[in-house]
Amino acid sequence: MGSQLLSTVERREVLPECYIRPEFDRPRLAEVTTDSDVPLIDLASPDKQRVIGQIGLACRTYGFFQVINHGIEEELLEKMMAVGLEFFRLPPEEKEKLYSDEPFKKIRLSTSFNVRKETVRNWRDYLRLHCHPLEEFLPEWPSNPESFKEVVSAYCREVRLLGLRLLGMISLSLGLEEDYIEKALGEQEQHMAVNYYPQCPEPDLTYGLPKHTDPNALTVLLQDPNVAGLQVLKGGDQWIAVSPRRNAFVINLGDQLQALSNGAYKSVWHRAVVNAAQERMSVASFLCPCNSAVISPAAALVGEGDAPVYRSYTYEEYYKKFWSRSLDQEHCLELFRSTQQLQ
Ligand SMILES: O=C(O)CCC(=O)C(=O)O
Repeated sequence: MGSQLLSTVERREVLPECYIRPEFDRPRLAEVTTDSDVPLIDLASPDKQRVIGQIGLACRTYGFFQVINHGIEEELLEKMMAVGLEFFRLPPEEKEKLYSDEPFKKIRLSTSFNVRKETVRNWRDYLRLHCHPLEEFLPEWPSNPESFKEVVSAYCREVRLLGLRLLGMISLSLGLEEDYIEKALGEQEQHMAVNYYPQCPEPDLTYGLPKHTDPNALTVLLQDPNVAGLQVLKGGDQWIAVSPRRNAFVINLGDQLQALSNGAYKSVWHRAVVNAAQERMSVASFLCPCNSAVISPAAALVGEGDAPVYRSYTYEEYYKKFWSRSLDQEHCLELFRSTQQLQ
């Protein structure tokens, strides 16, 4: 089934039919703007209260922000990107061994988003890995390229620490105890998607990934420093391009933080577009509640006499629902709105 991958074929001159979006659902690249106010947070700033305030504002208004001076060596970020690219340049036979379209497989090379559910494909291949606890998954990870396991495991460890540190700050920014979110989410899983978007002959007609929110708690995204492609939705109708910034991470809030904050913080709608000139890569690391964690709005964030915005559910229930759908549907969290009546 490896023939479904994009990265096994040499450069294409024509976009195959199955990737062409209907007229009303195209990226309209000419209407996308750049926004100089995209929140940029310096984690090394000595004024911690100010940083927490900036994080709170970014989560409330945008649902995402970029961080700099995050403490992870630039060299490790470069190695992560380089080994990812090397992986996608392996001969087709090597990649076909890992190909799967089974969404719950813990280590798989796949394409598009969920080919079992989609009517139109996305211009993306991705390597999906479970990463925590590392010792459990590492033996099954690709051992070609040779340095893959070493580089990617070092990267995963560092990103986990950063993610947990950010969750502490997000908790504080909501007026909760620093460890509230970490405790509420249980021993979190960590997944990674190494995304590869080949050069595309007709980028106006398709997506790398269409508009979606992330089903997890927090996403730490490393963008290709040289090629733009990530866009986020601002104010419900304006797509803004997030210019790549060397040695920075983009932090996306996922659906679970929207639920836990009782809707105060936004799980950001975002998408990846492709381009005719260059291939692009990104590495998304997802912190995910443990499957049995019961997600519900923090009691302190539900007004007295108000019903919580979302009902309680286990993360396992949510995750299954998310992957049973295609990305082209309403926000998955809408299916978990509370039906409780106000008193
Ligand atoms: O490639 C990007 O910039 C976005 C990736 C993404 O949204 C994802 O992996 O869920």
